[in-house]
Amino acid sequence: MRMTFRWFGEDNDTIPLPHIRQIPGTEGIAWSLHHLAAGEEWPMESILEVKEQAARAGLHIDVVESVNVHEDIKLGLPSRDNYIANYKRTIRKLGQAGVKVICYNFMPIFDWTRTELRKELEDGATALFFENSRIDDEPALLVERINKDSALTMPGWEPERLRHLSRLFEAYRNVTEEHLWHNLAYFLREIIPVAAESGIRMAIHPDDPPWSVFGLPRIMTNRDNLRRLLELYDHPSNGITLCSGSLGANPHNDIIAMIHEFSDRIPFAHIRNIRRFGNGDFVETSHRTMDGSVDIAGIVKAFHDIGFEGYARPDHGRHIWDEQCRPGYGLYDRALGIMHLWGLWDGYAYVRAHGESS
Ligand code: CS2
Ligand code: MN
Repeated sequence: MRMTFRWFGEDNDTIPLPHIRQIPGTEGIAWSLHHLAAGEEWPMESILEVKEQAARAGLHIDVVESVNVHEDIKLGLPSRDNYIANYKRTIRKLGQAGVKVICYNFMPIFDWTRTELRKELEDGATALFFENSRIDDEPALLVERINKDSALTMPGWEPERLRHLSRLFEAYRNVTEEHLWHNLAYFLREIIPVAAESGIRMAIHPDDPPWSVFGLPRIMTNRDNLRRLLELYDHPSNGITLCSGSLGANPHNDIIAMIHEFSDRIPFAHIRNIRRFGNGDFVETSHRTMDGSVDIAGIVKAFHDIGFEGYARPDHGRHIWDEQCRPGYGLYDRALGIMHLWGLWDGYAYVRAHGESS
């Protein structure tokens, strides 16, 4: 397991790179060029600038999260070919810069969805919260509330991306899940060969939460669908970002079984916990198994059992110790998360080396 930490850029994050380097066992950043809109080709100078910044702090840039997919590609519009051509040029440049994994998602309009960014937990920490009933609200109201709650632009909720909300909803009106599958297959047929040539593994992120929101189709939701995704293009460069928090919002998702079944197609893992309330609502918690509903200890054991050598990161953290940070992406709780993941990992390694009874 190679540990990374998500970082949003010099002007766009509260956490200095040297601090990330001090989290034990953390070797790289999961990064993106957040100032670029989905569909734009990434300039080589900007890629190399991040590479230099990271290198100065002793960190690598092997994992990009994300190169966002333009809506026209998801919608299957004729204009998609230009955006796909840009995407391929970006993949080639990232390969030249030494990037190994590109995380992306195929969620219509919205990326991850939450209804509150600072829900108070019993211990006074706050965390991201999803309340099913509030999804009946007007989407525009939710977007406004989410953006008002965060001083920093939230990834996936960029105002420029969401400015044309009603037009986008209109465009998706007749798009079914099968259409989305079709458009994903088209996209993969175009980009996977380019990724393979560039030494890059593409890693699709599951939908978060893994069900339809606002009536929009969502397809990266469960084991059968992940299997279908891998079969669409059977190549190591067509892989999955296995996100335990996203998939774990649905109690029927057996994440441990997925790790075993898809073991050679998981170049990147997001490991975090959530607490489910039984009615579709969930709140993010510390990474410990007993603090939430997801079997984090079992998940790390499954990764250990398959000899996982891919990249991992803690996913969202709570806001603790009065940290002023981007919602879900502070330093403290994610650093605690990393230590918890390493603690489990090292424990399993110890038992493997010395046996249970030593
Ligand atoms: C999510 C997503 O995993 C996460 O942190 O909040 O924003 C994720 O980065 C994207 O869906 C990946 O494309
Ligand atoms: Mn994730």
